[in-house]
Amino acid sequence: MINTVIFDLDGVLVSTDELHYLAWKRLAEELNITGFTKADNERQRGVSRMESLEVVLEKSDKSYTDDEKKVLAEKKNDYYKESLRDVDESIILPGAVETLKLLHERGVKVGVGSASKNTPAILDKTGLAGLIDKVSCGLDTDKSKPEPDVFLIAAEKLGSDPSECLVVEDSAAGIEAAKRAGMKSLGVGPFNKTLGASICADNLADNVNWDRILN
Ligand code: B16
Ligand code: MG
Repeated sequence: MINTVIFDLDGVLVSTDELHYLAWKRLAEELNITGFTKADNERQRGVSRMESLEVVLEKSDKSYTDDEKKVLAEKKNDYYKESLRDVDESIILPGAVETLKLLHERGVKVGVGSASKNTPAILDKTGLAGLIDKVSCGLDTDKSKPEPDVFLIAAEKLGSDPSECLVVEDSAAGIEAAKRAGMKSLGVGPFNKTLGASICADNLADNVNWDRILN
């Protein structure tokens, strides 16, 4: 029986995926990398900052040392944080608040499992922090999705067995991480049907049958 739901953050609870895209695009343009597209950005969904940088640098003629890559990743994060400065509850995705409230009413434990090291700041700025029991994010582990660690840490913090957990994700890497963690999954977002999740929905407002999922 599912008694715990662990939500990915970017692309599931909030629309920061677009802000990540714009920050990477700005960096790509500065590096004279042309043709960094939305399709490239889709491959950055759910994967770590350093892995996301590699997707951008694939299109570069120049090669960069590890130290230079760290500087570039920091630069992108500065751009991203700049765009987060004024965010508020308006970036919360449809159905997210209602879903979190419904789960709380039913006594379901609610966690966040995100690759993003900016997770605590985003949860605070959007006011979602008050609706989440425990957070596991890129600050808790260096192993990024599809490794299962971020979800296993969330389950441990919540005191739940993986078999009792459902992960809600918008990325293929995240769904694979849920599988490796031994958890069921609900895929949402533009590619929900192709992610390999046990259940699919366009978004959290899309008539997700929680009665059925929880029983
Ligand atoms: P940061 P999620 C992921 O968040 C994003 O989808 C991914 O694009 C980003 O590279 C990653 O977080 C790291 O984020 O640079 O803020 O630490 O989808 O796992 O909530
Ligand atoms: Mg995501």
